[in-house]
Amino acid sequence: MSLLKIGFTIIFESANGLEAKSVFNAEKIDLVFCDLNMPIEDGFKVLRYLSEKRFDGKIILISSEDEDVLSSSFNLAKLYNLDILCSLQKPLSYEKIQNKINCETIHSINKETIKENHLEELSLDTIRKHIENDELKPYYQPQVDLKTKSIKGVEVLARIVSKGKLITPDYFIPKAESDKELIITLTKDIIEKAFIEISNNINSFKNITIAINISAKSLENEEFPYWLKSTCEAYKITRENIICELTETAINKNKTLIDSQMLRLRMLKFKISIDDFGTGYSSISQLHSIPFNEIKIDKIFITNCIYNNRSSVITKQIIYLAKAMDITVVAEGIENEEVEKYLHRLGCDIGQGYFYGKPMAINETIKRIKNSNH
Ligand code: G
Ligand code: G
Ligand code: MN
Repeated sequence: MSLLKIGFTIIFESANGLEAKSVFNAEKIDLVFCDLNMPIEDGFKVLRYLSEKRFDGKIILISSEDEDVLSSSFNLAKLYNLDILCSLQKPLSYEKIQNKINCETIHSINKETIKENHLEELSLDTIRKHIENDELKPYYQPQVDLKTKSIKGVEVLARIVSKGKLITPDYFIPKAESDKELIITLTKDIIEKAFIEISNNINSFKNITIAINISAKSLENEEFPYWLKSTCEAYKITRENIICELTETAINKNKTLIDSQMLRLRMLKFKISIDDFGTGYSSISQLHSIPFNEIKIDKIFITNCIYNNRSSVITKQIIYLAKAMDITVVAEGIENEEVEKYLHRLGCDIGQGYFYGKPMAINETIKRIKNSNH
């Protein structure tokens, strides 16, 4: 009833996970309300199933568990690589649902159904073909100064744009990393393309920092820092404006080599940043051994830093740690104003997330910078 009132038209109901699966097989579903406590095949089984199926609709978790358990489940569910909007405690009411699903969400659900479904991870050969066909494109996500609300930088994020389809890095970066040559080719290709687009619009990028993602595999290539330096020179990009984000998977067994490569980058006047901080390998010991200029708090803590006590404590402590070390701190995954305000109050310097904009192509990026900073 509540859903009809909000504006949904076709609704399917399933008593348990098993029934739900048959609906998923028969219908194109845009939004799922997933109860975690179901009698046959519980919510986590359904989430795993949707993840394997690469379901690209949105999901709202519901459960009668208390807030703490519910938000832990929310964090866990995010690991399935699904688009989880929020978690709601039972009993549900029209107000509760409406609070979480506004017109904008419904609009975006309708729009996003056009998107390609059920993509498989690309093979090494397919990735090579896309690169040869010039289909690897840089997208840019704005980074906002939380004090002034103006755009202070962008993060370059790789996309494959092929036959009207947009393929995100999850489908090709992990695979490309399994081949040393390919990940280097890919990394250099995306950086050089971004530099070309930026140097063609150099006036719009005055004082705008450019963050690039660098994985260990590319850093294992010793000449990489020097390649980056000469590429900056070729396109007249100021090195001080480049932030090299070391991604989580980057810090691996070859720690000495990676550490010295990060130091090389710093000595060449690039800024270095530790990405996805707080997860996986991106740990405090890295901060001890490498003089990072910036920390990026992983979005898993940011998304629910207001309502989940543990996320909130971790977020606060990372900000304090960064302040004490005089390191810039960036919060990734800001999706609404409430979270923005909260982080600003905690002293976080920079925000990034869908609230400011999803990764976008160069023309849109330039428009956004112009609107934001003038
Ligand atoms: O863009 P998206 O929003 O989906 O990025 C997913 C992941 O892919 C991020 O964790 C990011 O670090 C990684 N990624 C995106 N672009 C690049 C890139 O150009 N090089 C590398 N190595 N990783 C990237
Ligand atoms: O390199 P890294 O993992 O930090 O890349 C950022 C990733 O986070 C990209 O996949 C990007 O699309 C994604 N992202 C950026 N902002 C948001 C956001 O507000 N919410 C969510 N869920 N993902 C985001
Ligand atoms: Mn990143």
